Amino acid sequence: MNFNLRQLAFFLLICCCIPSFVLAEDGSQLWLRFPHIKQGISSNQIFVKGNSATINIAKKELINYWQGQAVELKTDTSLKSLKDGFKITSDPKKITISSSTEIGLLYGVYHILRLQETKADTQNLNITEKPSYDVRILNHWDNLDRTVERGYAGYSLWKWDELPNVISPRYEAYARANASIGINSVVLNNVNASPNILKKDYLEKVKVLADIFRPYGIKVYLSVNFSSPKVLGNLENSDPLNKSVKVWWKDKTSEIYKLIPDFGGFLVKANSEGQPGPQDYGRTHADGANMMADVLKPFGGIVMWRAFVYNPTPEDRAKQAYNEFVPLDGKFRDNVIIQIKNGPVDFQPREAFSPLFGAMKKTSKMVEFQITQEYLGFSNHLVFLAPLFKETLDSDTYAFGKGSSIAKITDGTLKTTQLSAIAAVANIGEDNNWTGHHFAQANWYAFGRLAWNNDLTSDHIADEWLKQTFTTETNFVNPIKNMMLTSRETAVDYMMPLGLHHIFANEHHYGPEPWGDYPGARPDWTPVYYHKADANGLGFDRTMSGSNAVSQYNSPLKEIYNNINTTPENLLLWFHHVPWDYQMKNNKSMWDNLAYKYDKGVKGVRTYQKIWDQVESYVDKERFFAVQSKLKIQAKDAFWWKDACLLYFQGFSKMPIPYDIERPIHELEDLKKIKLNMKHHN
Ligand code: GCV
Repeated sequence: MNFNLRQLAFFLLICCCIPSFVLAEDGSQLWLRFPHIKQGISSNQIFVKGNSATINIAKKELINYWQGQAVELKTDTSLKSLKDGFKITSDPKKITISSSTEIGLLYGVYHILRLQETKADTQNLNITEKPSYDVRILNHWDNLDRTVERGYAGYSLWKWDELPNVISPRYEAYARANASIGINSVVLNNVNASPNILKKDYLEKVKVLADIFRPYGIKVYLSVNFSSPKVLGNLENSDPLNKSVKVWWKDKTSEIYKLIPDFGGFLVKANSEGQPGPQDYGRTHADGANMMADVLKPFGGIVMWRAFVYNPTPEDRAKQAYNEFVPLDGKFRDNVIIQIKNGPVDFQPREAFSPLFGAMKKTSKMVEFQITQEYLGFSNHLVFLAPLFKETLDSDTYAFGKGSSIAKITDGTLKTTQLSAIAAVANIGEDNNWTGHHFAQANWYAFGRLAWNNDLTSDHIADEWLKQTFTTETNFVNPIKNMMLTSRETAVDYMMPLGLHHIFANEHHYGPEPWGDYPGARPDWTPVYYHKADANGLGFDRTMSGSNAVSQYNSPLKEIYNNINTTPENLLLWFHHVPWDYQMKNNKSMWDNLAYKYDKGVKGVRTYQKIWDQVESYVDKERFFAVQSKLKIQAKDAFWWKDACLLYFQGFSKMPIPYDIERPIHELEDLKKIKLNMKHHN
C-alpha cells in the first residue's frame, strides 16, 4: 500500500479507534493466513543441506513466515521408525527439526508455523511426531466434465480442458494446504469413474498434477472403472481372470508408471450402484482386486477396494457389505486394502459403526469418511465433523477383546495386516474459499490432522483451526469453539435424532422427506424403508428377531444392541422398532424425546446465530456476513426438518407435541410439496 501522510494518519487513526479493525478476507488463504507477518527469518538463519524442491519449499515458508529463532533442518536416518514424522528440539537461539525424510522436515516446518500462529510456546520444544497412518488420502468425486458428485463448492479444481498446458496456481496452493496438515495422497477423480481417465491424453494431464504435488509429498491415485479393458481396449470383456484383461491392466499400469514413477495406485468402486465389477463375470471382489494388485505390486502401488456394496434384495442394506466381504477374508493380496465407510449405510449424520471393522482380521482395512456434507446440509450448514470422525475412530469393535477401537484396528496398533490408510471424500471445489462454507474448511483441516494423529481431540483441532483461520482472541475462540464442538450433535438433533437415518429427500439429499415412498423405486432408496413408522412405533428392527444386523457385531456389542434397554439411546431407532410411548431413561416417552430433540436442534442453531453476531468485531466483514447468512439458512432448514418430521410422525404416534416447545410454523401438506431443483451428478 502506498500512503501519503494524510492518508497514513487517517489509517492509523482508524486502527487505533477501532481495535477490531480487520481487513476483508475471502477465505482463500484457509488456515495459512499469517495475517500479521510481513517477513520471516533470513536465509542465513536457516541451516540445511541440499536444495531439493521440498527443502526449498521448507526454506521459503520459513523465510516468508517464521519469526522465531534460527532453524536447522536435519535429515537423520536414525529416525526411520518415525516414517514421515519428525523431532523438534529447541533452545533460545535455535530450533532443530530432524526427520529421516525431506517431507518430514517440511511437516516439521508447518508444525512450528502452526505453533507460532496459535500462539503456543515455541521456546521449549521437545516434540516427536509420527503419523498415525501411512496413507492419508483425500478422495475427490470430481468428474472429467468438472462437475463434482456431491460437491457444493463449485466446479472441480482440475481444469482438464486446459491441462497439461495451462497450470492453475491453485494446484500448488492445494498441495501446500494438504502438506501443511499432513495429507500425502489424493485420488483425483470420482469413484463413479469414467474409463477415459486412463486414456493417454488424460494420463498426461494427471502427470502434470503429480509433478506439482510431488515436492509437497503428495502422491496421486486414480479411481478406475472396472470395464476399462473392454471400453478402452476393445476387449471382449473385462473378466479379471481373462488373460488378455490382465495384460491390458499390466500394460496400462506400466504406461502410468512411466509418466508418474511414484503413482499411488487405484481406488475401485465395483458392483455397487450400477458400476461394473468382477461379479459381472461370476468372479468375486477378491478376484477383481487381486488382479489389479498383481499388476501394481512391482511398482509399489496399492488397490483401495471399496466395500460400499448393496443391492435391492430383501436383506437389510446395513448387513450387505459384511455378508459380501467377510467370506473373502484372507483372500486379498497384501497390497489390497478394503475401504469401508464409517457406517454400514451411507455417511448419515449418525450411524452405528460398520461391523466390518470388527471382522476380516486377515485383511487390511481403512475408514472412508465423507467431508463433503452430502447428508449434512451441503455447504449451507455449519457442522464441524471432527466429533463424528472421533466417534467412529474411538468405537470399540471388541475384535481382539476390549480396547479394539477402529483407530487401533486401522492404524496398525493392533497389527494384523500390512497397510495403514485413512480416506475422506473431499469438500473442495473452485470456490474462492475452497469449501463453500467458511467453516467447512475446518472439516478438511480436521480430517488431515486426525489422519496425522488420531489421538488429537476435537477440541484441540477446533482450537488450532480457529486461531489460524480467524484470530487467537479468547473472546472469539471460546464461544465459537463451543459452537463448533456442539454443531454435529445439533445437526443430528434437528435432522435425525435417536438413531433415525436416511429420511432425506430423494436423490439430492437436502432437506427432509420422511413421507418418501416412491412408486416403482428401489425400496432401499426410500425413507420409509429406514424409519418404518407405523401405529406401533418408529425405527428399524435390527435385533435378532428383526433383520439380525446386531449379530454382525462382536460380543458384548451384539447383546447390548439387541436389548432395547441397553442400546445407547442415540442409536435406539437404528436398532429397534420402538413403541411411541416407550419410556426412555428420562421417564419420558420416545415420542416426547423425539420432539424435544428436534426442538433442541432448532434452538441450537438459533443460539449459534446469537453467538456469531456477538463476535462480529473480531471477524472481517466478508467472512462475517457470509457465515451470518449461512446460519440464517441453517436456522430455517432446522425449523423445516423439525416440522416435517414431527408433523409427519405425529400422523402415526397420534400424540401431542409437548406443550413446552415451539409450535410448528409449517403445514405438513405444504412441506410435502417442496421439490428442490438440485443437481445430482452421477
Ligand atoms: C459416488 C452415495 C452417494 C453417491 C456416491 C455413493 C458412493 O450413495 O449418494 O453419490 O457415489 O454414495 O459412495 O459410491
